[in-house]
Amino acid sequence: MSTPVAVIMGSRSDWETMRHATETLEKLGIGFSARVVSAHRTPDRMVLFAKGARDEGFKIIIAGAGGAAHLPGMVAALTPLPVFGVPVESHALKGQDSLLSIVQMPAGIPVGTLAIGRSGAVNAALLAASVLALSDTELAGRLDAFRAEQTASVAETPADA
Ligand code: RP5
Repeated sequence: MSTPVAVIMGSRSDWETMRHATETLEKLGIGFSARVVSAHRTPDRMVLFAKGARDEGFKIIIAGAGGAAHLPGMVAALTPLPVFGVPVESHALKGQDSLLSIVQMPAGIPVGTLAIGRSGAVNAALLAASVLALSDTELAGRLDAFRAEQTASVAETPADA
């Protein structure tokens, strides 16, 4: 299987959130590589990764980080690939810090910013799937099926009678 998606995160402590992105990619049969790449603790690793990501064959980067979350923006500055940022929920500020660090990129270098936490991680994977499905009809079919299954699973009443 090819690995079109890189899922990177600033710390192993982000995995509890970011595993929801990789689980969603797995459900859709999308290959990925998950790595810890910290903007401030491993800056050289970050530069090497970001500059080489396109040559490694990645098409999309999902980057999760918390607190002063520079990782998605720094990576976006170093690669032409689309970068989707996931604000990880921090203990001190509940992820508001992560969100504001990622979302407010000055014009010129975009980061597609998702919701804080699990929702953002799942949706980053689904957004990656939508983009990849533009040029992959089999994946487009799997994504349609995923959505249909989700729709069918929604109950019409709030509780069993
Ligand atoms: C960020 O600092 C990481 O993305 C993580 O969300 C946060 C805290 O990291 P740890 O101190 O738990 O390693 O770089």
